[in-house]
Amino acid sequence: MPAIPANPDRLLADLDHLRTIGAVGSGVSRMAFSDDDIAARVWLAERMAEAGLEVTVDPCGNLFGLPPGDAPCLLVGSHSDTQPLGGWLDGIYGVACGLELARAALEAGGPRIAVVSFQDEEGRFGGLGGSAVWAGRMSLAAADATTDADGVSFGAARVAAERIAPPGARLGAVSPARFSAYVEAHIEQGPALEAARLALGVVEAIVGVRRWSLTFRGEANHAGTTPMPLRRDAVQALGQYVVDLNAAFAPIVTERTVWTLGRITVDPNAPSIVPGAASVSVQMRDAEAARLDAMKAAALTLAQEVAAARGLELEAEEGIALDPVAMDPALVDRLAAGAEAVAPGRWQRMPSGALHDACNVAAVLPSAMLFVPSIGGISHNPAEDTARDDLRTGLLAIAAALGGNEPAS
Ligand code: HGY
Ligand code: MN
Ligand code: MN
Repeated sequence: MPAIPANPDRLLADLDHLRTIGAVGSGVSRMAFSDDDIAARVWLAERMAEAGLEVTVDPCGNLFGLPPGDAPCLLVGSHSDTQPLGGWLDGIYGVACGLELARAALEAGGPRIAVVSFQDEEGRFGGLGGSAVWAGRMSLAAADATTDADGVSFGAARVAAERIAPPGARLGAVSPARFSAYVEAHIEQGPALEAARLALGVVEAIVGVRRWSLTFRGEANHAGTTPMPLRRDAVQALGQYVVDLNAAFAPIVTERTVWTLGRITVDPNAPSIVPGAASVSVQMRDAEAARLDAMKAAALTLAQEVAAARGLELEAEEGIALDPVAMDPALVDRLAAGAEAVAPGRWQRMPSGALHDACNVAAVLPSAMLFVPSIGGISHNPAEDTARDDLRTGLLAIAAALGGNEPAS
């Protein structure tokens, strides 16, 4: 079967338009269920309907474009929500590829391809929530109870899901049983492909993650009259924790293990008040579940020791955990064949250090991912970018993989 006749010019035109929705400088801000997130989903839904796809929005705000009829189909997609301030391609590249492949396949009379934009992959409410609920890995009730940094719950926010559906669209669940497999195109978000001067990465496995939200709780007091030995200073405790954590992890980690303390809040956060409380997010990622569990335990033990030594209390809340996941070998091989057909010798098999909706979808469907290079390896940053020819190549490689393996004309 020849490659799906996907049109890279349409893909780039869609991406260029989507970049204007929630634009902040060269980046984009479209956090889940924000007005800009909804505007982007509405625009995508309109394009899906225009292409003859049946539009469905599920209770989480996951947006599907389905080929007419009930026969099984392939699912291609990713997410269109972003980090609080992210790049123009993270997630949306995979959704736009899915839209173009579903549109071109429908025009060509096959194969049957559906497109999806999952909700809250970027974790305004915790992380990969839309695909976690859709794949049955998290109950809707549990997702509804998750909250954002301002205390807004997913349950309250997702009431806006009905604003995504254009006239004639359906509101309701979409069963994973409708699909035969899932493919996600994504920017690499790292330096490997650019360093190796390659155009494509065929993902074989995705790392897992463990998360803590820790609060050191001491005592707010006067910054001028409180003698240093009498203070229960939460920031001093946090500072010691940050430094000591690297030493605690040293015997556990490898050179590929990563950990990030990305969000710190201080209370009351005033120059003339000894900090009463200091909270920190601890996120650990690795390819081995056992190593992640060892890191999770070590991170908690150290926090308890630091707090106790300084006479502070410790509050610890575990965040959403994901185990490392292997992609489907047969589907990986199909993507590899598509990569070889379109970019002979300019691709490699590789792991993903970033999390993706495929982490959840792989629990219910054979899943695989294809990466395109990130310039400078930059992502989750307004400077995120990919060469336009590489964006084209990624689309054509999946078109070749899902159609046949001959390069698109
Ligand atoms: O954090 C991640 O890996 C993804 O980009 N949300
Ligand atoms: Mn992403
Ligand atoms: Mn991301």
